[in-house]
Amino acid sequence: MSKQNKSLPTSFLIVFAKFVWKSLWLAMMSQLAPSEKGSYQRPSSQFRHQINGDNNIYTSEVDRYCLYVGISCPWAHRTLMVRVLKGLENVIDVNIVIPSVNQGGWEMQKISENCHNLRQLYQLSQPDYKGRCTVPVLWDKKTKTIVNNESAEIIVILNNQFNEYAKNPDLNLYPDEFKSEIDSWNEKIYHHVNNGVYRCGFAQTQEAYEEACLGLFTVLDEIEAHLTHNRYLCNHQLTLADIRLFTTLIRFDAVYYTLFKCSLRSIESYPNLSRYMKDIDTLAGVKQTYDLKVIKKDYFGNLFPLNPSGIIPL
Ligand SMILES: N[C@@H](CCC(=O)N[C@@H](CS)C(=O)NCC(=O)O)C(=O)O
Repeated sequence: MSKQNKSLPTSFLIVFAKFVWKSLWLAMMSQLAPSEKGSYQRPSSQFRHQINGDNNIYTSEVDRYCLYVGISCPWAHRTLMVRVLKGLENVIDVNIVIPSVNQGGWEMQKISENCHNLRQLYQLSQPDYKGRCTVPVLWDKKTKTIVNNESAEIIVILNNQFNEYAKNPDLNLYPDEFKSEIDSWNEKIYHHVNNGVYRCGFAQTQEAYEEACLGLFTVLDEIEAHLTHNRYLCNHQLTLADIRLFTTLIRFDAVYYTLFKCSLRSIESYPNLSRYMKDIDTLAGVKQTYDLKVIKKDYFGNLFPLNPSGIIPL
């Protein structure tokens, strides 16, 4: 019999292979994406210090702090955007980490603080640290500790605490008059869009996926309607809420639409969201904060349980 004419395996083999694969998949997913009833739960960030806060340990200085970022990561991308928009390139430097294909986690692109990977850096800051080692990290080179590893807080720190050294100190991305509006957009966008795409992609049941996917597109539709009469989320004022939305939108059609099954609509099919995304993308410096080729390579190449072949779509 020629190769092409071989029959399919017996039904027993199919059932057996499905069972083994599904069990392995669930085991891998529980490592990658902790869940409750099949619905992805993002672990909370552990390092939450402030700069110029009450304890007076971390004060704003030039060249004292740096950011550890992965180029594919949307949470890290937020911090790179605020750094560039505020003009802090000569104040806070950046160390790039890259995904470790076989070990999981992040490796240093260049050895830093004598560390080869991000876990070593976390443990330099706190030797008994056992939690997730995520990017972004705002690192203090002076005390060799992590100031903060929560992107939502790091971007507020970068917006507020380095104005005496910033090239654009007058750009306030979190102004008092829009605070409550920004906070309410942030809450909705975090749950349904930023983390919503992960809740689609990391769902372990059909129900959890559908709940996340419908919630995601309900909020995208709402933003699309809002942008009919508004340049940004808060009218003409670019804010942290826009930065937080942008880093998900820019990855959407290239990655989340296919890999995370966020497939009801593409961003390209929303005229206002597309216009809005391009508007932010053309702000000075923004295009240098991300690289779609690296983003696709990292997501499709490293999230093994979602894409076992490792094939990167064209
Ligand atoms: N809450 C964190 C989430 C950051 C996050 O999940 N980063 C991912 C990369 S996109 C990561 O480093 N994951 C590694 C891991 O979970 O072990 C933030 O917003 O700063």
